[in-house]
Amino acid sequence: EPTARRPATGGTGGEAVTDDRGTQPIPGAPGSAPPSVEEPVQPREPLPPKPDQTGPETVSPTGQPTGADPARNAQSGAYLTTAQGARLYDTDHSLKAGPRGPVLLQDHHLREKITHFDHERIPERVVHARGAAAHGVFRGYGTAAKVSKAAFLAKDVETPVFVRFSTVLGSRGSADTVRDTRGFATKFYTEEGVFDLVGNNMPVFFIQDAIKFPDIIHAGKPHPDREIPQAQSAHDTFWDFVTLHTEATHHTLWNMSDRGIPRSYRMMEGFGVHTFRLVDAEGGTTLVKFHWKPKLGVHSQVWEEAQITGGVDPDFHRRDLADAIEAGAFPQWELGIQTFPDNPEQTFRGIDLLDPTKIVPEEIAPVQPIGLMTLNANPSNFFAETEQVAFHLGNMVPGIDVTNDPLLQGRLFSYVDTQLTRLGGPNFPQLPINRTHAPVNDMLRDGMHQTAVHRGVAPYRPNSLDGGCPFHAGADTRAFIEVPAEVEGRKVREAPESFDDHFSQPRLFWLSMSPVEREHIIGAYTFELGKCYEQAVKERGLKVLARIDGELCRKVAAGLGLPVPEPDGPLADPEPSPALSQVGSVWPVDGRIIGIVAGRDADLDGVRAVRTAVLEAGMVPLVIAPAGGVLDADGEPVTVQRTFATARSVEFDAVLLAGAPGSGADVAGARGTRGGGEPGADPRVLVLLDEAYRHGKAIGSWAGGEPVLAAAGVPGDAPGVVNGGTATGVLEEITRLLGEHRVWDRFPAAS
Ligand code: HDE
Repeated sequence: EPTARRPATGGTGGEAVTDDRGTQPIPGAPGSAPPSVEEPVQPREPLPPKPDQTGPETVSPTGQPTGADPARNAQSGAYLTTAQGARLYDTDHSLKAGPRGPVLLQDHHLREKITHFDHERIPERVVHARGAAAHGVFRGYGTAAKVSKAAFLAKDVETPVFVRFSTVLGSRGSADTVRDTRGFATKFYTEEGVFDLVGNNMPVFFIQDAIKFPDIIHAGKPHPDREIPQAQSAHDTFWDFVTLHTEATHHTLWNMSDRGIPRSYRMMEGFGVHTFRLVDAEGGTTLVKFHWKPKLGVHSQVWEEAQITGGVDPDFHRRDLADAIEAGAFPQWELGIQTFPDNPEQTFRGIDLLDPTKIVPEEIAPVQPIGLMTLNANPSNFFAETEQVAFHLGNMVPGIDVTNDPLLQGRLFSYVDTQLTRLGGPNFPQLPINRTHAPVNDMLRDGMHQTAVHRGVAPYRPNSLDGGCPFHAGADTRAFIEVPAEVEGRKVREAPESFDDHFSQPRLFWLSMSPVEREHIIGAYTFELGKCYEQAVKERGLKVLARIDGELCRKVAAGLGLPVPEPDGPLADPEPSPALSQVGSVWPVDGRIIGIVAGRDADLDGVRAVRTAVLEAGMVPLVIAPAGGVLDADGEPVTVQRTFATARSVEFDAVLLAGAPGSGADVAGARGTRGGGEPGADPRVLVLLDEAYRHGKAIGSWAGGEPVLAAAGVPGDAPGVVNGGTATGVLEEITRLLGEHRVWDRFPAAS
């Protein structure tokens, strides 16, 4: 049952002491197995994958073996061997002429070990290099049946999926929390072949024609001379391009909004961006835009928080996804479609559906849910799965087809082309993670890294020698048949006139934002343009902003210390789309992280009670104390998951103070106390509270924690600060606040 869920920590009510994520019993702690600190001496089989990990399915939903048996080439047997299976007796010493002598060329094991290591890396993706992924399942609601004959969309059909989230600009080792677009690519292993929905967390793109993709990416990537800055757009070349090339304005505005710094991959929308064409059982067609709607809502970090996270936990999003799945808090998204008549103009209410810089507001074309995706298993091996997965827009199934969007058309070429280099030849569809679960009989043969042992003598058509096999399918046998759309026209390098409108939808987006979201956007432009060195680029940036909104332009100009330019064209007057705002709704709190600051003198009964209540609410309690280990070793122990040295505010959605935490003065690394008077507090606790306050996070205290809040500059009566009463009473109020994600009334606090 994919929707079944245990508390995000998997905690068992406190009897076993848990590890630093609150998920696994700590070896040696009460209630768990004794630790093993010695290297085992007896041979044993490799450990099986953990329960939360899975490899690609080996059997398709229809019972067909997929050929993707992950175990076939994985390690087996208890003894170390060469790649050819010969057992080895020593892997720590090269073969030498005497213990002090030179190493012999004859040492095959040495050469094999080093050679394979030398070739372990493959080229990273040219874009979207940094990512994290998970396995899951998609269940169709059947509601799409009237517009698409795709089998996986039928009611209650369950299809395995693999989803990779990514940033765009950074290298493989870059930080997760940079300001950037996020990739949201889904591979559906359907019984009719693989369908890839290769989307982003923003519904528009920088360019309207794929031929410009190298331009925008060259501009966004680090400067070619010094290769800086990494994984960000706050530099001259990016702003040079997007201010000259104003069709990028809409996507740039999304990037400067809170959407550019998501709180979690689990809390992002996904968009197919282009308009696609669905085909029903009678051959009727409908234009659609795909949307993924997260069950947890759409939430973001604030900018300063994102920056700090980049330093203290560059793997923040990767860790968050894996931890949530490991704990059984499976993230879910509904797949939805906006539908439009497939008219000859390919427009809807005046919006050009072939222009990927335009959205269609949900208020005029509601998103209709057609299925539910649940991510319920972590990959077993990052390289084999997350790194080797290859998505391609052209992987489609009967019932889904393309349109003439020129961005989409170019992408149809690019993905396989780049994968030929990245994955070293044409046989990457055979890699377990890419392998379709449908039967394959493709007449493609040989090539680098061929792993199939094909049978028969006639990989050509027509043939008689293999009995005429493989045969053509037809419409009645579920062939993929392109929509026979009419095409005519002169060969020209031109775009339709409607593509010239670059500003009406950025203004629509701006007008749809709440005041706090606008403040964040102003802060983002001021930061990014402020990081540019070229005066001309900053000035041109302001001219673009003048076409979006006067207030936006004025405030950013003030931050840059530059004059406010006049708009060089009229401002549009679009109807706002409230659905674009992230503020104002209440969402489930599943998987939210609650930091509980406690010292030796804290109210530990309160901490125990809060911990249990947090678990029951499906959230994750992390106890923060001056030193690791347990508090109250003599009584019912309270495990410490973070210390003052390892805790930073960015990890927590809310912070609780169980009385005065003390300084930890006798602990290595202690910083003394600050704040004056009684009780002084460790400066790291004060920083924690100060950041949580300025980042709009709910803060609670009881049992005398209030003076510590005051020492941190947190006013006891500020919005979202809960003081006094019982521990669980405080938590109740905190939980309510968390439903709104942040204490919005506290902004602008830190922009
Ligand atoms: Fe991509 N894109 N893209 N892109 N894209 C790639 O393919 C490309 C675009 C997206 O997790 C590459 O295998 C062109 C829009 C995602 O593995 C490459 C154009 C959208 C991923 C490529 C675009 C995307 C990629 C690099 C302009 C959202 C990561 C590695 C026409 C709808 C997939 C690879 C993963 C990756 C080309 C624009 C989404 C180079 C030419 C628009 C999520 O082929």
